[in-house]
Amino acid sequence: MNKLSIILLSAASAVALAACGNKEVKPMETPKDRLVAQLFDVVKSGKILYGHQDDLVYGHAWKVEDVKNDPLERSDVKAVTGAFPAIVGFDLGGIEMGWEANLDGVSFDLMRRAAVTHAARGGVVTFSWHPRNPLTGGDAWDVSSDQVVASILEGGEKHDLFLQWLGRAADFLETLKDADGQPVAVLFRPWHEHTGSWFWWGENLCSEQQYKDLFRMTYGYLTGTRGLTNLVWVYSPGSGITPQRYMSRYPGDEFVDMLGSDDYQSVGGGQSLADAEAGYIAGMKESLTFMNALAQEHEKLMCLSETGFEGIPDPSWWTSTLLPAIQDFPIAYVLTWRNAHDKPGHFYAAWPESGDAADFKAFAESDNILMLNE
Ligand code: BMA
Repeated sequence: MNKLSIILLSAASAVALAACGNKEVKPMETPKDRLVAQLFDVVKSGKILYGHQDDLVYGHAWKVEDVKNDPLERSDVKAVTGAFPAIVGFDLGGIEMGWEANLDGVSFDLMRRAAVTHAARGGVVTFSWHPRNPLTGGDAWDVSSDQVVASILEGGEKHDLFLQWLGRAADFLETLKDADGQPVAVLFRPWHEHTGSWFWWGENLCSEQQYKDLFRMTYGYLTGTRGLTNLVWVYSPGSGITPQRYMSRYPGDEFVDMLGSDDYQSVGGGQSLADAEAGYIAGMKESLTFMNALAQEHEKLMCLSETGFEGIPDPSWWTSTLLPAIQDFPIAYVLTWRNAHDKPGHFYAAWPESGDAADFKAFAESDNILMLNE
């Protein structure tokens, strides 16, 4: 049994024992409740789960070709460290259109199989969503109108269309079942990076109230109307956050289980790599400090839902920058973005020949980081 499974199983039995010892009849625990309890246990153990977007379905210069028969054993992360990432992320963009594959060409059948396979191995799956623009017909990055969120809320001209889109997402999410036919609990992270204004749901494109209504409507439809019990809800503003900005669009404790942040390393404007990395560490520590206070106050989990340094130009970035930025914080997981198979420079995890491979292995083997060791 791998280390992660031991933590997850011991959390599950602790929950079961607590339930036995309590004479009061409690409402039935949902798959979501169990995953939340398990992740709190991971945090208590002082570990941070490492995650990688699209890990099992493609990597740097390769992708899974055979949807039905591929054993899903390949992974850039595993090729370098010997272990799968503990968390694998997938993106639902395109599910709303009824497409067979998502915006990056990953078929939803393959995505479902990879998600269920990863969970069966003892890992955790997280879903983001870059839905197209329901008002203009453009993509998630089409910010040509500031009326899009208004148009899909109740009473808006695209409300019915949007409910159909949510319905398609629900149709997919409810097919995530384990070998016994039980729902597989997953993290769900809609309407991310809203503090930037590069998606149609971003800060300059809708009011605070409209954003909250959008989140609550999504929650209400998926968990209420559709009755999904397997979603752990993650709220993840983008970079440039302050405590005030972070909470200004928070939909409320009832709708959120985990506080996240999407915050990337970059370098530019004549800055040296060393200065850029020092800035990343300082900024990350500042954000995680106030997020930790908020997580305590609201009794929520917290995570670094997306990060990375595109192309990883510093061969020691993992242990000299990312690890010191996060290791003192009780985050359940850190996820780095995808290794695009068709864009050579667009990668965020090591692959066997990348310059950072040795350092990534050291990061994965450090005391704070938990991989899916088999
Ligand atoms: C972005 C980039 C895009 C991709 C999108 C959704 O950040 O990686 O190429 O389409 O995420 O996965």
